[in-house]
Amino acid sequence: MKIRLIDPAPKDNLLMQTNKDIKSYWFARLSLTTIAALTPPEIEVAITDENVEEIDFNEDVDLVGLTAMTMHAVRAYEIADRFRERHIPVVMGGLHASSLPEEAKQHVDAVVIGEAEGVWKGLLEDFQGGRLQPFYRSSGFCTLKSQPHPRLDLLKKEHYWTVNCVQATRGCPFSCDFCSVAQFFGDTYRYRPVDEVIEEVTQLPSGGYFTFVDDNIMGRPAYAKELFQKLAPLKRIWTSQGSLTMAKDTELLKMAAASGCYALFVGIESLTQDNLAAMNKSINNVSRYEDAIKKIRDHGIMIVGSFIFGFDHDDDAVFERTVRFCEKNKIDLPIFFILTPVPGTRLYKRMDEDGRILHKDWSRYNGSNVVFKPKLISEETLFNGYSWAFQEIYSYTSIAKRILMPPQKRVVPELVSNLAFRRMVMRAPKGRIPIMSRVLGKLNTSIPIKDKKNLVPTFVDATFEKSQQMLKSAGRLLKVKATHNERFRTLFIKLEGSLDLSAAKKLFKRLSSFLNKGQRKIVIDFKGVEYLSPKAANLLVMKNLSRLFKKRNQIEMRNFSQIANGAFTNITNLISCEKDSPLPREIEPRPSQEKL
Ligand code: B12
Ligand code: SF4
Repeated sequence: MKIRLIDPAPKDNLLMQTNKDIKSYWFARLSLTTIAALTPPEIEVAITDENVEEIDFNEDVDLVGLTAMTMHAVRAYEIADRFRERHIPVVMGGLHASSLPEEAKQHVDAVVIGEAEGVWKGLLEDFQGGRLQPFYRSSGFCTLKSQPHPRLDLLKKEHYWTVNCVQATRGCPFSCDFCSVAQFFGDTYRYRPVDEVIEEVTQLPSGGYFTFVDDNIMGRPAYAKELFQKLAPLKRIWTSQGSLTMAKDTELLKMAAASGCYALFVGIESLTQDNLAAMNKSINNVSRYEDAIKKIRDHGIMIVGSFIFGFDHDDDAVFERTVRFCEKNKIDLPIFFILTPVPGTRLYKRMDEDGRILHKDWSRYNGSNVVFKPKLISEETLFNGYSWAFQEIYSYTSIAKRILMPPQKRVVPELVSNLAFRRMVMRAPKGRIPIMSRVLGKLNTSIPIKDKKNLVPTFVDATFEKSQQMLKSAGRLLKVKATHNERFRTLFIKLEGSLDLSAAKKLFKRLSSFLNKGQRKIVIDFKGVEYLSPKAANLLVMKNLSRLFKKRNQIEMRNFSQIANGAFTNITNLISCEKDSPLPREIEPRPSQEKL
């Protein structure tokens, strides 16, 4: 009996890897090499990875086994249909078939749902006995102890950067809404006995790199440390994936580096904490990003930093902001994706229920197409901005900023991998940055306060002593947080901190440049303004603001009367507490307009 296992490759992927790309940075997944290893030795088994070789549809085989991520499903079904035309039975497993088994079943004879370890042998027995079942569902999750080593010998190693792949753990201790791993592995995180992993690594051909295809190699620090300690004497160089949480543990990083960790794919995902919270990825703390990235890089570990565009709080500014962040923090190899709600994930369920899924053409669920309705920006802006960001980050200027200025420790390999990525991203259609991006970039910087002594607290707690204390703690900045909703052509601005006359004027200046771009509505929320100068209040209500906005635009000032009244009450209280108040008296008529 002969089985042909096939890893499909869609033909119209935007960032389709060429053979040269595959040779530069690509390795095969362990899916089919694992199935091959689980196959009893008396059965002949072979693998075709369509990414690197053609499928022989005329081959004389008894059974075909297909794997597929979601983006490969359409191609996998085509392949299945062709073999089945010749009455060759087809079995399919992997993430997509496990998420949508009924769909897969329309094209194949049997679907394996979940891990193959517990069901593959039984399936083969059923097949040989002529009683193949339509569905095989693995019950629970297999032990990773004493599993056979993947059959790497069945891959055509000359086509890949490396075929040396090992898996030490399965699953991830975290559970992000957009990630298939958490769902597929049922929020489990399992690991193999360290000695078995070490034995497998020892058996890999010597020299060159190897990859741990784990989703989070340092998910459990104690396990990772034991692994790294035993790995170090082997003097191998390896890459894998990890979460930023690793930066909390200096010993872990040291041990990883000492064991040969060369590069890690790290899901940084977003520079907006609200996005991370909405995706259940609060393990990433934006305010600690810079330190964490520096710490990992200082240990000599290269960061392949992954960012996703299209989250619900992403507006036109996200693309340029992310590119500049990567440059500033010298992300060695940035990777950008468009948010993709793949079936089986919580994100998919949510978006499907909300009617936000645009289509179910799985071949475009590859992270470089827009398949859902973004909240703040249009589909077009998301796609163009993503392409722009990818092309910008692999422009020669950006590569130089990240790698040559100053020269990084591993200049040569970093340049080589950046140029390989450049080749790939430049094949995509030319991207465009949205016109609002720069305006938002400028709007979103804090404004310094010049006139601190005239600030009045906006929250009422006005015994004279308390007000004096409050005054001392007035901040020196007006923080401006602007978000643009392209769909509603509305700019939302949240103000926080202190607001004096000069800051109010500066804010107007910035807003004028926004208005020149022809927008219609601005909503300014003053709720976070803790200190206000009466002159600023006066300006906001009486003067420029109405002139500036009334003509062409609608402006809504949220919570303004609340903070102005608070300030006014405080001033009144202070005057009644002490006649010779040290506070300057420049009280203007009480502002009362909410909307202009
Ligand atoms: C290594 C890896 C890669 C590598 C290699 C990819 C390649 N050659 O195709 C790289 C880094 C290049 C990569 C790229 C991408 N990847 Co990737 N990748 C992985 C990773 C981390 C490990 C895969 C692996 O080796 N697993 C180990 C094997 C043993 O597990 P397994 O595949 O699940 O197989 C088991 C079962 O599923 C089942 N099974 C699987 N196939 C079959 C077939 C049969 C016949 C049977 C019976 C059983 C069976 O049995 C196996 C043993 O239990 C997985 C995460 C993961 N944990 O799987 C993501 C993952 C598969 N990748 C993912 C994605 C999205 C991508 C990209 C699309 C990202 C992007 N937008 O560019 C690209 C696409 C690349 C492409 N092929 O064109 C997603 C897929 C989500 C989905 N539902 O489709 C995953 C799950 C990551 C995630 N966090 O969500 N990837
Ligand atoms: S940390 Fe990474 S691997 Fe783990 S659940 Fe989140 S996205 Fe998936």
